[in-house]
Amino acid sequence: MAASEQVLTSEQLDLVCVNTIRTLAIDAVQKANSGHPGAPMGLAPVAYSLWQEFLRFDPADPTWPDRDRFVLSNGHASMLLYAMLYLSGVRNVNSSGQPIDELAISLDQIKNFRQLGSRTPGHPEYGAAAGIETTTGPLGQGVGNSVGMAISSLWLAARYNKPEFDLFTFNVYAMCGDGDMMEGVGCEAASLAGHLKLPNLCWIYDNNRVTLDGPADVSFTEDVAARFKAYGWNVVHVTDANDLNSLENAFTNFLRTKDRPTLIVVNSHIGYGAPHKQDTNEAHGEPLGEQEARLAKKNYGWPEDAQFLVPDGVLEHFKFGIGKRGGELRQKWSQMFAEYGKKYPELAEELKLMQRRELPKGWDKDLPTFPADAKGMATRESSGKVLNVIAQNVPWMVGGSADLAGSDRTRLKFEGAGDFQPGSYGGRNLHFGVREHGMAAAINGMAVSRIRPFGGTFFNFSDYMKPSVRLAALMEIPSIFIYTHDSISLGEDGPTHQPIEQLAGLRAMPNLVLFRPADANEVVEAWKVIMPLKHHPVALVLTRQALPTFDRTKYASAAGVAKGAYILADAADGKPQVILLATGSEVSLCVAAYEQLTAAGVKARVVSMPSWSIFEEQDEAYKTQVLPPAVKARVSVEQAATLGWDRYVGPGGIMIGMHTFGASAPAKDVQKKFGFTVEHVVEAARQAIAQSK
Ligand SMILES: Cc1ncc(C[n+]2csc(CCOP(=O)(O)OP(=O)(O)O)c2C)c(N)n1
Ligand SMILES: [Mg+2]
Repeated sequence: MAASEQVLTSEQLDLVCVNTIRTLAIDAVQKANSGHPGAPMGLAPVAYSLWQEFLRFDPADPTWPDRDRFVLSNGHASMLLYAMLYLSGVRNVNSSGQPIDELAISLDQIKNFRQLGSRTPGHPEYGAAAGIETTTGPLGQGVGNSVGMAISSLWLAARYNKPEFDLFTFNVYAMCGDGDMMEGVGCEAASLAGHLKLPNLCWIYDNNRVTLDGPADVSFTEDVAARFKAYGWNVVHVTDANDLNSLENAFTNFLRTKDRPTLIVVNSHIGYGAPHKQDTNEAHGEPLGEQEARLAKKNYGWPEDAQFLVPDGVLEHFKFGIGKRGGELRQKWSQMFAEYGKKYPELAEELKLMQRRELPKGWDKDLPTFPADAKGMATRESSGKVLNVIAQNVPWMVGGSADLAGSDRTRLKFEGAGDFQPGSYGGRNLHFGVREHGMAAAINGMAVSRIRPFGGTFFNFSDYMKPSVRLAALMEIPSIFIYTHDSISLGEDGPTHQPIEQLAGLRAMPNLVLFRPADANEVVEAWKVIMPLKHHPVALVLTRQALPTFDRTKYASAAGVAKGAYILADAADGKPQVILLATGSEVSLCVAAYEQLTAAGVKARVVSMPSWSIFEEQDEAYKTQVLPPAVKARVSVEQAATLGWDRYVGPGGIMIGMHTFGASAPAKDVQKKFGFTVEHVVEAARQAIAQSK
């Protein structure tokens, strides 16, 4: 079949394009013998209308900073995105984001759907191919990210747009399904977007009334439109997903709505055209089967035997639609940016640095050094001071807290920092409200938009945002998560608020850099490591309670933090009988024990281990210097589950940690109850020495 051989009306050509998307999805899933054909079959006309008529996206330059973002939040429909990337002729980019002469997704990649090493994994993965704006699959995350992207567009516009230079105008479109609508993170994100009145955000809800298990109404009967109206959204209905005019009207309605986000509710048919499977969950997550695939193709007026057919004329049609429009817009933008660079060279330079995830010169100037102080300060306190210095040096650091800015010390207090609120989108302080998961998903959306975002909450509530932290790690993006009130030592709030297993859980997460600094100067050093990271998210774990600031003329320099673990205090001859290992607040406990042991003639070493994963990256020589294999007497001290410490204390070692939940009481009483006293550490050290003989 060749579209060019017949003279097709434009409606017919539209339909051929739509059916090309559908059949590519059907064939790829069939060939892989795995995947989700139903949603792409239903949504094909919606994606077609959006990409071909509206999306401001240049396939030749898919990282153009002002491109509209398209997020496929129902990531299981991945073949829809891969088909759009292929048909639009999106170029791939190199590691610095420059377009190269290669398709991001070729037809061969589509034929290799879900295979090892392909750019077409089961769910879209950020970085696998250009045009995949974020990783989706865990439902609700993509729509959550889209809020952060829309925030970024508005923030960038507020800072960088100048008269005659509308550098940032991009809109964010997120396609989503019943699952995204049900997930809590999606609800948090929608509520936040409604509050912020984000006019550049458009969610397209695939209202197909089917989910994985069956008809959606076995579990989902609410009035979604009414809910979104209550959130403050503009809600538009498209009663037939196949009606391109109606879709066009809906997108136009979104573009005209300048005072709030828009939800387009699209009634569609999952598995559209498959005679036995349409409108059933059988079309959701398995291949149609050869016979059903043939029948669907027949219904589309498609050659039944054709596989991966892209009729002549289809690629050209996209080239003259999204390709031409996007190319012209991007070229105009590039010219505008060149002019902008002449008029506002400093701002233009900032934008270039952001794109490369680099830091401005002097990003670390004026960092404090904290004087020795036995009373000291909480690490949340010192971190708040450091954050306020760095954020002044890095103008595109933007963040906030889930209603705990005062407790987390994450508020940016310097002059001009301002609040990000409806109508004042240049503010640097975001108010995420009590929406930890929504916050983390939004932060990831900001990170992929090249802003350097941070967000804080209590460490215990890292659990409320873990799926987004995990995606940041998987996506290799530098989101910064600030967690305070990091242990049972938060005291009176009790076991509901006292983290136990969170450290072990986050330490097990690949690619996440976790720091639990021991005093104010370790906090400074941790931030020095954190800021240059380009491909790792961070969990910065901080105390509520004051910790002594070590006398660094007596003990080792905090610069050792950069190696993840370092010898803070040592036996005079460098040959300890026992090694005390700890992180964060327990390091000072170990130092006190060390002083007692030393006074009693026991040769001890204290190793501060703020970041296990960074320590693991050091060479063997350094690791064995810090933890000599010959010294078997070791004691770890941490107010958390001991899981993992066995790696460092070895079989002869002793782990002082938490084996139960905590208790509600003043910190001193809780610490005593659970054995976090100098006496206990000293006793354990002596026992470890005795055991190791
Ligand atoms: C957080 C999360 N929970 C569960 C799943 C597994 N899952 C994938 S799709 C799906 C059903 C989603 O229904 P819907 O969004 O309506 O998609 P449709 O069936 O319409 O394609 C489920 C439960 C998931 N991907 N993410
Ligand atoms: Mg559905």
